[in-house]
Amino acid sequence: MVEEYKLKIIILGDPAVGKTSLVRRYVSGRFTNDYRATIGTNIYTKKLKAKFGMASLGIWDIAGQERWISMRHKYYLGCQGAFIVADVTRLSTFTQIEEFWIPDLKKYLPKIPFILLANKKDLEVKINEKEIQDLTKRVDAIQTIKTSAKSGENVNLAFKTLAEIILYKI
Ligand code: G3D
Ligand code: MG
Repeated sequence: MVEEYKLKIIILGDPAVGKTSLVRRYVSGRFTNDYRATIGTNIYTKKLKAKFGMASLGIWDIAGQERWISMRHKYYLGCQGAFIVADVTRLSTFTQIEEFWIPDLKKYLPKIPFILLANKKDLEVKINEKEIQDLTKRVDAIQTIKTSAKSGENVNLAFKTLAEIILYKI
């Protein structure tokens, strides 16, 4: 029998960077309005075939005023990988990755592998390649992938890449 791995990942970043849109695009409409929505989290699942076998990906998307939810840390528990998302039209969302999201995540999950997503690449990009690469190195992200939840560009690639990194470590 082929083994199926259950993976838990979390998607973080400032409000309106496109977290929910990215996840919805990836799971293509298979949205379960979990009861936890009432306390600010939706959990989506999707099966994927990765190089190392089948996996069931549980994606935790925290809604609302992400930073101020004291419960947030509970959702970090057991996460094996993370996306931290910024919006290429708003530089402050990149600054916040370094100043807030990564320190916050690492407090609870010091060794978690994470990928940065520079989302909304279909719009006018206000950050250049060198700044992106410098940030990626400084924060020790696995890589940064430019995505568009709108066009779908690189969305599958991003999820597959993170899943494979986790599976490789198992
Ligand atoms: P969040 O979950 O991080 O808070 P959302 O972000 O997924 O709710 O997206 C916030 C807004 O950005 C939404 O617009 C959404 O349509 C838009 N958006 C998300 N991803 C992209 C993208 O890749 N390209 C473009 N052009 N827009 C995107 P509204 O207007 O509904 O608030
Ligand atoms: Mg959202």
